Amino acid sequence: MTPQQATPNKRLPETHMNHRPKTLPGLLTVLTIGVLALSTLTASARTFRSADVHAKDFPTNLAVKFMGDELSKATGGKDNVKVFGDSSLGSEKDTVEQVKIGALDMVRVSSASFHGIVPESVIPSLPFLFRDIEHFRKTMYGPQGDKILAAFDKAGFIGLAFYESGARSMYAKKPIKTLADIKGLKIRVQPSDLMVSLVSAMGASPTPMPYAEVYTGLKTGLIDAAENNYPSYDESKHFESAPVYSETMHVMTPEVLVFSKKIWDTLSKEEQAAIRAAAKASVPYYVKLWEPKEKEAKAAVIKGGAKIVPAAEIDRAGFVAVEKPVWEKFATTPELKALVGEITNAK
Ligand code: GTR
Repeated sequence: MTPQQATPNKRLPETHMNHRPKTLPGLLTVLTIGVLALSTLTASARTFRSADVHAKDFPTNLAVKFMGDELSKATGGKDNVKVFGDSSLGSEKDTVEQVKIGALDMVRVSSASFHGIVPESVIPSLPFLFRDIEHFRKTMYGPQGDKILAAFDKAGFIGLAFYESGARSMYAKKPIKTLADIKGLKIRVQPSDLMVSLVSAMGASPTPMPYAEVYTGLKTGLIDAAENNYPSYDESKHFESAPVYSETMHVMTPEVLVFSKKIWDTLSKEEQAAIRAAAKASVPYYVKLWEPKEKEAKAAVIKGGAKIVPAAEIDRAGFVAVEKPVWEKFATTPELKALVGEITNAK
């Protein structure tokens, strides 16, 4: 189904069919009104398609489904959202490209997928940027997050919402506590120059690869390690081949929900406002799902045989020290530097 395809509306013709006009002009009027109303509806009633790499019951997908329900309520059932999970429409890179050309309405991806497209999107992925989740929420659900979302516009996307993703940590066959432990390891990263630089700065060898390929990559030994949050580590079953999860917590890249600007520009102002409001409403809903999910996932991986190296045992200062040049490499313009300052200074 293409985004332009309409959902037939059954209520409309009925209203007019029940009415029996006696004169020809009367009949013509009724027919004209009917045709006009129907064409308006067929041009605007839509089910927006949204892609995701996670399974249907993952918090990102549940949040986008919630957003669709809110949108449906706000538009009297006219607009809705259908989620396509499990990378069924392709990798994050593929689906972002589809959204760009208007072949897909929406996508929920890691904001790492926008690092090469929206310069502002690299800022929340600077290594060791956020002090903790409260710092993240204050800024990314606040004015700095809004600024970054607004920057998607000039790249042909509508940034609707950020969702937290906790912290990403390294996992391998062995503990990674220090720079010496990580040196020379082949580590899968999300396809992003910043992630490549982040891992290189640690003295390891980065291998960009889509999420859906990491399981096999670890299993076959193509890569030695990967990095992610607990819910993804659990969902993907990466712990089967990389059973030691070391809480390096090196980055807190947010998830982002974006809409195709090509399609957005065909929508009415009211529809656009309803979509924005529904996306905003999905954020607190998501956070409520995410918090227990992190804890459940941690318990699940331990049950599945994973060993955890707690944050207290990591040489955080050692890792932080080597990442300074990465900040300089990516926060290049005065505007980006100012944004970094705003985030780091937020209390
Ligand atoms: C997850 C994120 C996904 C995907 C994945 C990855 O944390 O939710 O969107 O980016 O990481 O590492 O590819």
